[in-house]
Amino acid sequence: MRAQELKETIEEKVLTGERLTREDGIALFDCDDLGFLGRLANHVREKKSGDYAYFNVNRHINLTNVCTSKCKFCAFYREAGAEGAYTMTVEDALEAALGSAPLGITELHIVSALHPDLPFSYYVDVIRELKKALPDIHMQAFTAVEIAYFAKISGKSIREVLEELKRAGLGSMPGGGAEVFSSRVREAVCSNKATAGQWLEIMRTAHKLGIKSNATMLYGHIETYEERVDHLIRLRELQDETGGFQSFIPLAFHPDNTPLEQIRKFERPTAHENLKMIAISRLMLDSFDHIKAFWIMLGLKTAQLSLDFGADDLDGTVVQEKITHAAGADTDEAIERDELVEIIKDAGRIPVERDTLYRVVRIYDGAVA
Ligand code: V47
Repeated sequence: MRAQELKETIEEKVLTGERLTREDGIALFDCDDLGFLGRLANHVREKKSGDYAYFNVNRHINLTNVCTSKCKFCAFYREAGAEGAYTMTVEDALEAALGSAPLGITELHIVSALHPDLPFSYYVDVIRELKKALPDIHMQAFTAVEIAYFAKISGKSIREVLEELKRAGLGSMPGGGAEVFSSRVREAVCSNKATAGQWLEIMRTAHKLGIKSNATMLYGHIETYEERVDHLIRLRELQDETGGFQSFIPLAFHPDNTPLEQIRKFERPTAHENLKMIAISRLMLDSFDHIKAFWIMLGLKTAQLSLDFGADDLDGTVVQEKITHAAGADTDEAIERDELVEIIKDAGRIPVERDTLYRVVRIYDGAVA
């Protein structure tokens, strides 16, 4: 089919709500008509979220950077004992969380690493103590990759690990660690951690236990367009089955200080590529309610623009971000609630502060925020 005909066919499908195929997804990545992609994605976004654009007031905590996984896209990890290696005690985590509580955070986003020595009980203690001290704050913690590792070091099943964390106060799981599901890519860049099949199976188990999660894809390194589409389709299929994913966050690869930078000089994805990725995510993931533009990785200006390209969420105030900043991010590590509100209003949307489960905390539809 000629390019123009293909575009018309895809447009027709989107306007009538028909699901896009793998071939459609690949054709969209091959299409450089960003205006076309944005218009279609915005149509879908508008049907799902209307004039609302969401954000939350949260704080990220990375418990340790000591990691045995040694992913080639990661600039954050350190060997045990190396310069810059750190591990927070339960008290350190508590202090960080309590320090942010006066900002009105509703969520702690807690991610760790595959630490060679910490026992599973440490992670349970962190969640239990944080929840005890801050019972009203939602604990969004541990990627599926970490859950797989906890099962390995504790000898427990995935289900037992998740149940124990849930009893301690775990509310939901972040979407990290998915990278790209292709076994070719995983073998090349992250062979020492959970496989794609394990990542998906852990999310399936979590969703069955009533633990919602997010999903991500790390793009802009060695993956092909076909591999990106396959990743999105595998997520879409699991979402059809469980309905447990709350949002999808495409993560733009930052190459600085990573082993991949040494192998080949990667540039960060351009604004064009980032907006295209957001738009195609919105179009392919018809069973997902929300597409998040993580401003930390995109930069505030592209994140704001992405609200016209299919995104309906800008993530949150974050406060401290280490993973992307280790890899050369030039954004701030934190943003004030008022600035997120202004950015969303300036884009012509109604800012909605949400909690982790997308319950409305406040709608900023008046003249004064
Ligand atoms: O799992 C690692 C990625 C993830 C780099 O669930 C990198 O709401 C870019 O998952 N360049 C952690 N990305 C961040 C994450 C996340 C962020 C915001 C919101 C949510 C959510 C989840 O960052 C890792 C990995 O996929 N990552 N290194 C890098 N150099």
